[in-house]
Amino acid sequence: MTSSLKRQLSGETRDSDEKRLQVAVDVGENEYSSVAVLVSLIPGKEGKYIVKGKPTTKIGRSRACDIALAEPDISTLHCELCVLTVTIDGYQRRLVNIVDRSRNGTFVNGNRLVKRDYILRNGDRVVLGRSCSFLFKYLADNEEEHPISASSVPTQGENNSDQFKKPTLSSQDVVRRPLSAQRPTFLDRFIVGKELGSGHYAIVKEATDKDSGDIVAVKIFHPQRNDDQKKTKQFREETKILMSIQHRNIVKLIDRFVEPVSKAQIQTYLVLEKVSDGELFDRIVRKTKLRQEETNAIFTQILNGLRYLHAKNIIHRDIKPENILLSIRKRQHTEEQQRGPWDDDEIDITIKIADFGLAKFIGEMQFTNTLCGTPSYVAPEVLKKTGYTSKVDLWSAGVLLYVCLCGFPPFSEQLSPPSMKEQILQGKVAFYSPYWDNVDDSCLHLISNLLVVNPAFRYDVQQTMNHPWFSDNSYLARSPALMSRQAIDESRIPKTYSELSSLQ
Ligand code: PIT
Repeated sequence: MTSSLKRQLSGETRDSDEKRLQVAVDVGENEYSSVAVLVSLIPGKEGKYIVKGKPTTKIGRSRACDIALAEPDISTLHCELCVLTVTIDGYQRRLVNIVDRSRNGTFVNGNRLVKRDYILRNGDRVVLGRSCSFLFKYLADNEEEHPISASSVPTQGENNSDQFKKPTLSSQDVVRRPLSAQRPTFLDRFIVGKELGSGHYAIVKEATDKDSGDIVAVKIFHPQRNDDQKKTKQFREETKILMSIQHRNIVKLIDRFVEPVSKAQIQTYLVLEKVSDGELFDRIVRKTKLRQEETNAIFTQILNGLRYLHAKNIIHRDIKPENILLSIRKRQHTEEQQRGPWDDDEIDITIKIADFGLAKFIGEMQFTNTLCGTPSYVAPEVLKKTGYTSKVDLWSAGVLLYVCLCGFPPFSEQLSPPSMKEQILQGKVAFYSPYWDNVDDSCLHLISNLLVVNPAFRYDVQQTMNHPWFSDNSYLARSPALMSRQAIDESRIPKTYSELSSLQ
C-alpha cells in the first residue's frame, strides 16, 4: 500500500518547523510487525495479546474478531485498536488509538470512553466490560514480542509472514533525528510533581527526569483540539521564541513534546530549566519593598535579558514581578564573599525572565488590537490599540521598578479618580512622600523617563542601561533628595503587595 493512503489528521502546514507534527493512519508496509501488547490481568488467565501494526485490530466476542474474548459481558465487537503512525520532530512512533464499540463500556484507567477515542499510553489499564482487564504496553523499537505459548489466553490469529519491506525514507522525511527512533513520550521520561503556577492556557509543574534525576519545570498546555488554530499558533510562537534564545537571564527551554491524546486532541509540553527560588513577586511580598541597591542589581539583570531579546526583535509583552524568577546561591560559610548587594544569607542571585506566552517576534507583528499583558503593567499604546514596539517592555519595566522600590503600583484603581486606565493613558505618576523620600533622585529620574506616554520619547533598553542610576551609585552614600515628592492622603495609597496578599 502506498503513502498516498495516509490520512493527515493535523493541519500543520505553514513552514517546515510546523510540519513536524503529522499523524497518519498507518497502512505502510510494516503493518504486521508488533506494536504493543495487552497483558491479561484476568484472574486465572495469564498471558498477553499482541497488537500488530495492521490498521485496525478488532476485539470482541465474535470469532471474526482479531482478539476473540469469550466473556459474557463482552460485546460482539467490543472495541477497536487503530494503529496510527505519528511523526513528531523527526521521531516516528506507532501509537494505538482505542475506540469503544460496546454496550457495557470500555474503560481506560477507570474512565469510560464515551463516544470518544483515546491514544493509549504505556501502563494504561484497559478494562472491557466488567471483568476483562489488561495492562497496555508499547513494545520498544524493533522489539518483537512473542506470545507465551503456554498461555491460557489465545494469541491473536495473524498471518505473521514478514512479506513486507521496511519503509524507505522519502526526501520529506529527512529530519534531524533518525526516523527509526521511537521517541519516549513525556510521561515515559518524567515524573510530574507539584504545581509551580498556572495560567489560562497551561499549568507549570515541577518534574523529575527518570534517568538523570534532574528536576525541571514543565509547562503543560491544556489539551487542545488539533484544529484549534489560535492555541496552536500561540504554542508555536512561544516555542519558536524559546528555541531561538539562550541567555543566562532567560529561562532555558530544554525540550518539547507534542503528543496526541486522541485523534482530535493533542497535548503539548515545554520542558524548562527549573529556577528554584520563587518569583520576584514573592520577594517583594515578603519584604514589603526592596532596598535600592538590591533593586538596582536585579534590574541590571532584567535589562540584560531585555537587551538580548530586543536585539533579536522579540518583545516579551508581559514583564511583571510574577514573571521574574530567582535563583539564589545561599551562604554556606560565614567567610564566603558576597557577589552583590544581597541579604546576609545570600551569596548571589541570578534572575531569569520567564513566561513567553505573550511574546512576539517584532518582524511578524501586525499592528494588533489584542490587549495583552497585565492591566497595571500595560503600556498606554497597548490600551490605545494603536500598535506597539519593544518600548512596551520598557514601560512595564518602569512599573516594575516603581513597585520594587515602594511595594505598590504606580497605577491602580485605588488612586482613582481618574480610573487606572486614564492614569496610564495620561502617564500620571507620583512619587508619594514618605514612601519615596529615601530613594535617590537619579532613580526617580529614570522611572520618569520610562513611564513616558509617547513611546518615541520613552527610553529604550540601551538608554536605560546607560542611565547614571546604574553607574553612579550615589544612593549608597545617601544624598539629600532633591526632586519633589508629592504629599498624599494616606488612605489613597494603594495597598502594598504584602498587605494585598495577607488579605487573600
Ligand atoms: C521555573 C519555575 C517556575 C516557573 C517556570 C519555570 C516557568 C517558566 C516559563 C514559562 C513560560 C515560558 C517560559 C518559561 O514561555 O515557577 O523553573 O510560559
